[in-house]
Amino acid sequence: MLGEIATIAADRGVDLIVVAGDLFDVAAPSPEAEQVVFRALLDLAEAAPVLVVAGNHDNPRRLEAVAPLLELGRVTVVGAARRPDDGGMVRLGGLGVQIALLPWQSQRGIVTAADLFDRDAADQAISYEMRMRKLIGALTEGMSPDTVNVVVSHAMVHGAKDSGSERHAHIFGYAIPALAFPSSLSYVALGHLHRPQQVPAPAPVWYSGSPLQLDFGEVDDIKSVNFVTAEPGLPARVEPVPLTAGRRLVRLSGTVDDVLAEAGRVEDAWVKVELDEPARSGLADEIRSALPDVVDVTLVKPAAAERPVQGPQRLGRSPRELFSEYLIQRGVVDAGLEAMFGDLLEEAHET
Ligand SMILES: [Mn+2]
Repeated sequence: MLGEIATIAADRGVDLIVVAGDLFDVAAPSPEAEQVVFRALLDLAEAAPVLVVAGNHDNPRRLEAVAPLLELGRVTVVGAARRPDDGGMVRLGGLGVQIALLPWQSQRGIVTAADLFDRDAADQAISYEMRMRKLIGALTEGMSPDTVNVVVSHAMVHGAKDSGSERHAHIFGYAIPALAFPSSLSYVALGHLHRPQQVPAPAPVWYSGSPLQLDFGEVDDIKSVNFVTAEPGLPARVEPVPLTAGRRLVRLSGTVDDVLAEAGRVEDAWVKVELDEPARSGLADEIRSALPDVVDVTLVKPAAAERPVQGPQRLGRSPRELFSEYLIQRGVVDAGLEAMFGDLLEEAHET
């Protein structure tokens, strides 16, 4: 998928590439992950200069540490907010482009511990918004009307739709209105939400979305990169270019027979299986042996399990009777499991 993006950039002869953050999934990525990401950034830079802002999953100090090295390969990385004259605004004179770079701003950096105790959540959200507006204002106020003016940021904007799979603590608590971006901007490139989308706003404000389906909430998303054409004084034209190289996610549901009948259409996708079938031991193994790329097998909860259990009289009844009644209540039909229980019970009695 990363190679596909580099090819798109090269084929279309782009002048500039922006990456709006969350390069990594965790603050301390593995060397293998770093190798993949840094290689991809350098491959992109073969086509055009690359500008990157850190997302909430990234470790800003870690990115700042490698920034001077990446800069040698014409990849500019901004991990933490900077003043316009200190790297917060990049001017590409030859292209007539000015780009404000605003990485993810943690609420912890804006709302202090004292605020958490002294003020209610609504006040805290407002101070976050005010602070973000101030940062955006400071980064964009020096932009000239004669250039293409772009903001690259990693942030949650009100009115945008999530995929249900992003980390919710970072999604709904703190957000900014799309109006925080001046209407004179040519383009606003946002990272954070996985679903590619334009956010209603006076300026063209877009999330390019994640380049891969990252969770089964995204099985219907068509992932893409935005190919943006801009000239001074006009809103940019945006063309989402679909990405097809990444492995897809597929959800299969029904009985074991239903699922196995569909096995042929999953190709190399990662699969989640939801079985509507009485539980028995070994069910997940059966599915996995037919579909090696199954990452999750779950059972649709049988209706019986929803019914309140009539407190059965336990006195005077054998453990076997109680266990088979328990299985019935849980919607499990498995003679093998009952036999196993019997064997274990005998072993326990012998010891
Ligand atoms: Mn994010």
